[in-house]
Amino acid sequence: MSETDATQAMERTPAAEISTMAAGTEVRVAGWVHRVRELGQVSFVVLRDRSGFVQIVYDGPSPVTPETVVSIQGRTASNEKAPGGMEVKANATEVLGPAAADAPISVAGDPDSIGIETLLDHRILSLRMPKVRGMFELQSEIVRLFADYLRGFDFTEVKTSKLIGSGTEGGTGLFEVDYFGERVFLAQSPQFYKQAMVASGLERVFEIGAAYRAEKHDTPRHLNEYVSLDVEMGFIDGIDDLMDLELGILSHIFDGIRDGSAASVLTEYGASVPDRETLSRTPRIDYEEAKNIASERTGKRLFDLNPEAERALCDWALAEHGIEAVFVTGFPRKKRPFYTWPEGRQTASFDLLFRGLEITTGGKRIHDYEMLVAELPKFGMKPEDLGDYLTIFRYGCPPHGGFAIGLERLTQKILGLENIKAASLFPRDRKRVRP
Ligand code: AMO
Repeated sequence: MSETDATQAMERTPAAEISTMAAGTEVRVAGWVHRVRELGQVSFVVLRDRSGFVQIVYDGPSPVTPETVVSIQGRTASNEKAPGGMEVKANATEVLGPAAADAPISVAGDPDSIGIETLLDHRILSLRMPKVRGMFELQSEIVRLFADYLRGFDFTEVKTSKLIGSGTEGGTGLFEVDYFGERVFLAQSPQFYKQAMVASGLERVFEIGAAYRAEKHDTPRHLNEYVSLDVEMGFIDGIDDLMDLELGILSHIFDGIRDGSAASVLTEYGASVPDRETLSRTPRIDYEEAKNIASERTGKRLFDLNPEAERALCDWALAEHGIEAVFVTGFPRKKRPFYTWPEGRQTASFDLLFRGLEITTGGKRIHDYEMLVAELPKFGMKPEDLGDYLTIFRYGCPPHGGFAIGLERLTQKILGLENIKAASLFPRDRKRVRP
C-alpha cells in the first residue's frame, strides 16, 4: 500500500473531536484551510470541517493556502493556546482540492462586517462562512421539527406541483411559464392542492415547498421565491383549533432548537426563542381591536395593518402579555382571498405576528359548494376561472382550514436578521436570479 492509500484508509476524525482525544494519538483530519498564520519557524493552520475547527501545526512554512481542501495526517499534541487545548502536528498533507488565491471575500472574515449585497453577490463563498452556514443548519432543524410534530398528530406530508393553471392567492403576483405553448404559472402557494388532499381522505396534510410571488417591491421582508411550511386540517370547529396547532408546532420548534444541535447557532447570533409557557400567552385579538391598539401606539390613525402596525402590535403584546407575538383574527372579507370562510363582514381567519412581522396567515375555508359558487362574483370571479378547484367541494368535503408559515421569515425573526434575503440560500429578488 502506498503512503497515500494508507492516509486515505485511516479513519477521518471530525475537527471538533480532536480536543477530546489523548495527546499523541495518530489522526487524519480533512477539510478546508480556514486561516494560515506564518511565524517563521512554525506555522499554524486552522482547518474547518462540518463539525468545527482544529489547529494544525507545521514546522516551517505552511504548504497550504486558504480554502484549499486538504487531508492531513498527524499526531495530537497538547497546546493550551489551541482551541480546546489540543492541536495536530502535521506529518503528511495531501491536497484534495486546490483553491485559487483570488477569492473576492475572505471566508474567515466576519459576515456582519460585509454588506448583504456583497454576501449575496458572492453566495457560493459566503455560504462557507461558519456563521452564515449555521443559519441553514438551523433551518434544517426547523423543517425537521415542523415535520416531526405534525407526523406525531397523524399528518401526512405531501408534495404538490409548483406549475399551476390558475392563481390561488388572487391574480396579481403570478410568474408566467410557457408550458409547451400554453400559459401556466408558478404556484403562489399549494392552497388548492392542500385542500384537495384534505378532501382526498387524508384529512391532515402538510407540505414543505417553494412558493413564488412576482412582487416587484424590494423590501427586507419579501422574497420572490420562499419556502412555505403549509398545514391543512379537516374536521376543525374553528380557527382556535388552528392557532392551538400552530402554537404546538412553534413550541416544538423552539424547544428543539434551544436544546438541540442548533443551540450553538442561537448563541452565535446572540438570539433566543420563547419557551412553551411564554408562547402559550400569545394573545388573540380581533382585527378592529388590533387597528385601534396600533393606532394608539403609533399615534397615527391606521386603516390597515402595515409593517409599522405589526411592530407596534408586537411591542404591545410584549408589554401586556410578556410575549412578542400576537394572533390577529377576523380580517375583513376584502382583505382575504375568496376561499376564506366569511363571518358577516369579517372572515374566520388569522395572522400570527412575531417580533414585529407577519410570519403566518391562516383560516377556515369555504367547504360548501353552493356557498363558494355564490361568493365568487363578489371577488369578480366565475366558476370557470377555477378549473377543478370546485370539484373538491362538489363531491363532499369536511369543514377544514389551515395556515402557512414562511420559513425565511421565521428564521429571520428567530435570529434577528435585518433582511429576509440573508435567510435564503440562493435568494430570488428583482435583480437576482443567480447564483
Ligand atoms: P400568505 O400569502 O399570507 O398566505 O403567505 C403565507 C406566509 O408566507 C410567507 N410569505 C412570504 N415570505 C417571503 N416573501 C414573500 N413574498 C412572502 N409571501 C408570503 C409569510 C406569510 O405569512 N395560502 C395562504 C396560507 C393559508 O391560508 O394556508 C397564503 O399563502 O410568512
